[in-house]
Amino acid sequence: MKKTVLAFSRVSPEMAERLQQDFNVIIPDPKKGDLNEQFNEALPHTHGMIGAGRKLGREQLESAKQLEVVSSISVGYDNYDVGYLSERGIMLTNTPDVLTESTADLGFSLIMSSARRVAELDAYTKAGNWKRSIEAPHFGTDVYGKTLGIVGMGNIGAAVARRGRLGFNMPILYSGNSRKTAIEQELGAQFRTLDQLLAEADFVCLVVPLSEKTKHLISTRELGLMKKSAILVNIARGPIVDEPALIEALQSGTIRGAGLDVYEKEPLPESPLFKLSNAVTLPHIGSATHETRQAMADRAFDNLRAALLGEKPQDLVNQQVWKG
Ligand code: 8YV
Repeated sequence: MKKTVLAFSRVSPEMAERLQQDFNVIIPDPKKGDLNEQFNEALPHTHGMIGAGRKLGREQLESAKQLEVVSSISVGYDNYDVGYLSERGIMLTNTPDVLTESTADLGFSLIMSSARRVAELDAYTKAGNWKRSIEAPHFGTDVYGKTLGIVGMGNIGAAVARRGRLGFNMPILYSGNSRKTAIEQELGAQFRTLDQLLAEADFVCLVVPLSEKTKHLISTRELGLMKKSAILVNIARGPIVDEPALIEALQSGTIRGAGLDVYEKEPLPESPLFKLSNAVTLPHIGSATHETRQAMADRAFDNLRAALLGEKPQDLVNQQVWKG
């Protein structure tokens, strides 16, 4: 008998068609009524789930007694109660690697756009304000040769560091739970404690996963350690930064600026950040390119299909549940 798959976020028609080759597929449809009701009605019959951007744990999945796998279309898995899923023997898979370069590109675009005030001066031009040569009040700051601090030297952090080192001659500092000797050899990256990195870097790029340990890793104290000329970039998860503290630091000139792709609450229809000319604010688009989202969907599909057909999925987060 065909197993049942529940999509818990939007999936493309192509993905739906591929899933229907092997599985019964339930895709909650707003035209058919309340999405949460459709989701909850499907859970008891569901063997596999695929999607992203929804918290899943005991409260949501208690009724999903037949659930075998949650295939996330994301590299981050902070939305999921991994302990609960593992306790239930439910596999959790993610989509690492395929989004590394796109996310690093976006991270570097935030370094550039916040340093050179691209968004602010684009709006300035389009508002018809460019009536004379640009003078000091509109100058930005250089990126080439400045010091780049990477908080969390994982795959994405290393990709950002390569862009800085190889493309912009930036000395690389990094902090994290462990030394990365390969990156130190490849890029001359130097390990620092977080406090040292914050004090020395001209650009601080946050690329750590969100956990109890990293929640509010950057707050008033840490922002106060940064140079007044420094810029904070966050392409990881919003709650890593104490957002009210960041807003205050930007308003008071504690730091020069911020380039943000993630926020404590998402989506973010309004925020004091939107009134700050020294904050570039993007809507969580780190992996949002046609090519990368297709690659992520393909990877998540392969993980889901493997798990439901009794094979070990490539990107199993909670390895301990595999009984192969
Ligand atoms: C995804 C991300 O776009 O992969 C992740 O962890 O944050 C992004 O690449 C997002 O998770 C999709 O909702």
